[in-house]
Order: sequence, then C-alpha cells, then structure tokens
Amino acid sequence: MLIRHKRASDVLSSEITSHSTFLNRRELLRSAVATGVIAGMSPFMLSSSASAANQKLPNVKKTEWTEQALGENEALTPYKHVTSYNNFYEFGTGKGDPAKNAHMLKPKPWTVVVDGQVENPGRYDFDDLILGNELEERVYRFRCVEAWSMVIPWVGIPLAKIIKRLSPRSNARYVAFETLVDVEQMPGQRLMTLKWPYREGLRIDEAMHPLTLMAIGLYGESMPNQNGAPIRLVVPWKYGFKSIKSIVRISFTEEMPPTSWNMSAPQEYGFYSNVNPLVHHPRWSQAKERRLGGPTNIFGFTPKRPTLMFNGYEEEVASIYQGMDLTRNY
Ligand SMILES: Nc1nc2c(c(=O)[nH]1)N[C@H]1C(S)=C(S)[C@@H](COP(=O)(O)O)O[C@H]1N2
Ligand SMILES: [Mo]
Repeated sequence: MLIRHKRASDVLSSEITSHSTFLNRRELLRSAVATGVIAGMSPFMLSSSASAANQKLPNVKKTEWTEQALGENEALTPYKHVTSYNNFYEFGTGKGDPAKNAHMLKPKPWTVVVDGQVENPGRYDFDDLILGNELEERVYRFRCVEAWSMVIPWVGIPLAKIIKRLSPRSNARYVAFETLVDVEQMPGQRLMTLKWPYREGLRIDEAMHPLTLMAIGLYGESMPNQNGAPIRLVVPWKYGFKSIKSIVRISFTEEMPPTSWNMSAPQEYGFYSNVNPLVHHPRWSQAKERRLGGPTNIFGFTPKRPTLMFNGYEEEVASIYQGMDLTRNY
C-alpha cells in the first residue's frame, strides 16, 4: 500500500512515486491552472486550514441545488440547530452530546485509507483527496430516520469526482466507508451502542450519482466537529444515517458491505434506506416529518409536514431503482 504524507512544501515539487499515485500533482496543478481553480486551492495547500472547524472556505461555487431545495417557501435551518441537534453516537447518544463532546476530535491532520477493488489505493492526506476540485455549495433537504429534518447549505465535492480519480476496477460494485475509531477522541466509543467503527455503504451507481456529496463544510465554513469533521458523506435522498461522518476509510468491494444500523437492527434498517413515506419504520410512521427550527404555529410548535418520496429527489434518483421492490429493499 502506498503511504503518502503531504507537507505544504511538497506542493510544487516534482515527486511522483509511481504510476499508481492517485494525484500526480504536476498534472493536477496544470489542470487547475487551466480551469482557474488554483486561487481556490491555495488556502488548503499553503496553510492547510481547510480541516480546522469554522474556517471560511474559499471560492465556493453556488449550484442549482440551492433553488431545488429552497423553492419558494423553504428556508435554511438556522446554524444553531444544524450544529446543536445531532446524531453522532461516537460522542454519545443524546442529541446535545455531539456539540458538547466533539471538541475532543482532532480533524487535522487527517488521512483517509483507500483500498479494495481500485487502481489507486493508498493513504491520502485530506488535502490530497480534495485537491484540485472546485468546492460547491449545495443546499439539501436532510431527513433523519427519526422523522425530523433540516435544510442545510453543505459545502463539498461530488463524490463521483473523487471516485473517478481513485479509479475503481470494473468489479467494484459497492463503496464502503468507515468512521474513525479512537476512544481518546470519541468518548462515546467506550460504550458499545454500535459496533465500531461506524460503517456505511452505497452501491457504486449511488456513489457516482451527481447528488452524492463529500462534504467538508456547511454555511460556507469548514465542517464543525459535531457534523462530521473534516469529511463526511451527504446522500440527500436517503435517511440521515447513510451520511457517515468523519470518514477514515473508503473501500471498493464486489459484495454489498455490512453497515452499522443494518448490523444492529436488520429488521428496522436496510442497506438502501431511501426516504420513503410509504414504507414505515416498524416502530413509527415515516409519512411525516418535523422541520427543526421550522415555522411555528400559534402554540409555538412546528407542525409536521408530509415526507416526500426520495426526500424530494425522486426526479433525480428514481431511475436507478427501476424494477426494484422498494418495500423489500428498504
Ligand atoms: N460516524 C457517524 N456518522 C453518522 C452518525 C453517527 O452516529 N456516527 N449518525 C447518522 C445519523 S442517524 C444522522 S441523522 C446524521 C446526522 O447528521 P448531522 O448531525 O450533521 O445533522 O449523521 C449520520 N452519520
Ligand atoms: Mo438519523
């Protein structure tokens, strides 16, 4: 396996270790110059500041997904809610535990191991994984399986762009992800609330779908620790638990990978977990949801609203599930 550690001083050097090197830096820099992305890259490369929380992210391109999510009568969920009501069991099972405990996480330096059925395996520094990609802002609806939802302005890179560079082999049918395991940084891992590491996975076409985002921030800033610093998945048409946080491993596999919630309660959580108002959780309905920080009624209470098929992304994603029985593949 290729081990690489990036220093800022490496950036302009001509070190090219082998043909299997993921990022040929000279090539990348050349294409970055050609596409004018270089100004946006320099803050990562020179100060490596992108993975510390609450740093303003440079040159973030707005996208059409903002309008798609907001439409005419939606509003962003206030930052306060996005960063204080979380699920991140590595820091405790209470919704306020991540905000309280996630200061123990050190998101910098950060490396991600890439392995399995892929041409460019290795151990990549955070900066190398995102290098040369334009950052995009994408406002997505985000629906937790527990029937609350938010509208969040993520900043990230389409996962497809990262995967293309990693170059999966033709027999790679799934992509599996793992979160960091370190009880010193993640005190919730002292309890076996889940089998650590937290694991998630996508079918390769789901991973390559243009909506699937590798997020490194929100509200224009680098990712708050409680939201999965420094790098987490966002799959807006699936229940929130598919969007795995603080990723340290990406594996390309032939077989469907095991996933944490499916391992812990297979009758409740399937591999697909597409948002579907017609398929209920065995213990509660999925037909409605409560928008956190949403408009309140005269009782000071946010009423429930209907949940949309594929969380409102039906037009974009329904075709990749054609012919599948979504009540069996829940
Ligand atoms: N590693 C890890 N990733 C995780 C979780 C977790 O407990 N651990 N919780 C999931 C669940 S259930 C949800 S709803 C979302 C919550 O993301 P947010 O706190 O950024 O809103 O993260 C998902 N990713
Ligand atoms: Mo969730």
